[in-house]
Amino acid sequence: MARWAAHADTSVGRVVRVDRGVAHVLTEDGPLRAGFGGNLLAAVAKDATAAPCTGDWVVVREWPDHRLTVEQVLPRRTAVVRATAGEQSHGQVLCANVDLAAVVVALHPLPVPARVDRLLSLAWGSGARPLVVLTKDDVVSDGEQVAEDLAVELPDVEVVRTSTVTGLGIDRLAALVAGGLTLALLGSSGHGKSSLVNALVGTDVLGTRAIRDDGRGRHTSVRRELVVLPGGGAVIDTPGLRGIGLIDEGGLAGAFADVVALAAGCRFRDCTHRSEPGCAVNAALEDGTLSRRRYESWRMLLREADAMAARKTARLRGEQNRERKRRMREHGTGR
Ligand SMILES: Nc1nc2c(ncn2[C@@H]2O[C@H](COP(=O)(O)OP(=O)(O)OP(=O)(O)O)[C@@H](O)[C@H]2O)c(=O)[nH]1
Ligand SMILES: [Mg+2]
Ligand SMILES: [Zn+2]
Repeated sequence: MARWAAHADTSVGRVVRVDRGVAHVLTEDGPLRAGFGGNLLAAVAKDATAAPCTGDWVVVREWPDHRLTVEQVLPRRTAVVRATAGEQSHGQVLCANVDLAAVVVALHPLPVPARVDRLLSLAWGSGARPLVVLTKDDVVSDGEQVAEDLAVELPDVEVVRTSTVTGLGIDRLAALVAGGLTLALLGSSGHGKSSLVNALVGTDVLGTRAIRDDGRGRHTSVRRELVVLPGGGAVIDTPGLRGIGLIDEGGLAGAFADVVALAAGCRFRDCTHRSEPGCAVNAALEDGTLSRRRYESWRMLLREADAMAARKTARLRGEQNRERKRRMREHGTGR
């Protein structure tokens, strides 16, 4: 009976935003705000990725004094995780349980393909379906051509051209999530992510701002935020991503599945795809199946992923050494 009563005090909801240790959660009974429960805090102290993040499904408990706490984060179906170069060895979870991960890139100034590749690696790594959303179509005249060129280079990824001024492509995005799916918007600052959310909702629910003329404008959005759409589904806005630390090997393999498939055909298993005999990647470069641009982009990101993996190994080794020394000290003093 007591057990049943305890369960009656809990509910499940979805995190729309986390703000200084307070989770804003949408439940069947409406929105609520909850702190982190004791067990959750202990888990977060060990591993920051255990903290609730936007898009998470969580169990919230109401205490006799009406305090609300998040007791549990339900297992994540997908997660957009940014590899970090810093102290955290687990990376940073940007958002969770998304079905579609959109790389948002403005058509003006002209998209930088290497940047798209980088963001797509992040999107692929999430486990969600990646998508490229080109924005600001109204300010260019060759949007269709740019989209076509991208689509040829990225056969596995849908490319959607949009404009929040003319409304182009907004219905397509709405249709993609209409069945109750969640779309995450990822990309650099000023490329129009929050504007897309506003266009999808139909009113200005999020702040947007022009980039400063020197191109170094502060990021407008500072929080990751889930917004439920009137036509069904949800969209997650994220603050502009700076370049660093996006790459992990899994995501890279997804974004460059064609190159990975080629590499499997190289004569040597440890082929570096530079000038080895029997290199299938180089053969594809020569016969034009693989573009030089894409090859360069892949190699650059691969180097970064390798460096990231090496740093992670070093960090883990450092942690193990510290732990061993700590144990030795404890036992060494005999107290
Ligand atoms: N002409 C035109 N301008 C747009 C479009 N979409 C966004 N903008 C403008 O681009 C600027 C940046 O848009 P935001 O939506 O704030 O960009 P963001 O990606 O959310 O930026 P951060 O929050 O800093 O990451 C704003 O001045 C918008 O009005 C579009 O389709 N056409
Ligand atoms: Mg924004
Ligand atoms: Zn090779």
